[in-house]
Amino acid sequence: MALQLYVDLISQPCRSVYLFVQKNNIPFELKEVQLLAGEQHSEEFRKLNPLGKVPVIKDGDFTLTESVAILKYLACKYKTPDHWYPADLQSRARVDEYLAWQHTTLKPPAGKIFLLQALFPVVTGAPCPKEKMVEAQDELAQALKNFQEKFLQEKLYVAGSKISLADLVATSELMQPLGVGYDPLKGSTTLTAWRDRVKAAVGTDLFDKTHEPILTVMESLKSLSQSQPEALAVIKTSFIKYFK
Ligand SMILES: N[C@@H](CCC(=O)N[C@@H](CS)C(=O)NCC(=O)O)C(=O)O
Repeated sequence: MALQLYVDLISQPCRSVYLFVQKNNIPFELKEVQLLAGEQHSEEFRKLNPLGKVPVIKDGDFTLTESVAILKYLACKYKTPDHWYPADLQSRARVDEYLAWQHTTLKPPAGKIFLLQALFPVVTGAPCPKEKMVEAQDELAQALKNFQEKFLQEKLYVAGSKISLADLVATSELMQPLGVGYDPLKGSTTLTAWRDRVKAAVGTDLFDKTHEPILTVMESLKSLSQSQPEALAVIKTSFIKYFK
């Protein structure tokens, strides 16, 4: 049975896994889990991940959650080109170093900017408070400064001259605020050039197609509210936890 991939491409960790399998021609069956429709809470999905989060993979009887664990599993299982997750211990540790760092530093504010702008108004009925947004933007700017100085430095990619899982995870994350019209890399020629390199290394078509759902999410939300106002109640129930 082909590998099953449970994802919604509006989710940044889902996009990194999706890009990885597509780029590496790993055969898979796509199982879409529409987060805005609350499908992550269905009984069927909860059997796969009781935490109600995507991405999830199912490889035969083996079910795995957490994008970073999934990416490493797939890189090792399918023996993808070495640069993604190098066999050399120290090069691999460089990739792991970024993957460990990003969870608590770069990821939270990038996700927060998206949640505040796109979902806060739907969930609470009020516009996002300006000071909350400024706080998230400042936090992300600081994380990006650290990213550049400590991780990217003068290199082409985080682990050196070739793209790795670290770059894939970082760019997927940094595309999230763009969905609400905020480009965190604007003003940095170094980081913009790095993102362009990642995009070219992945393949522009694949990169753009994968990011289309997040880049059009505001239109999707608008048309949802016009055509299916009841869907907004589902969004409220699903996402209120992020604003408590
Ligand atoms: N650390 C997890 C994060 C998973 C996660 O938070 N997924 C979000 C989308 S980005 C989700 O499924 N949210 C659904 C919900 O909270 O209802 C990973 O990297 O896979």
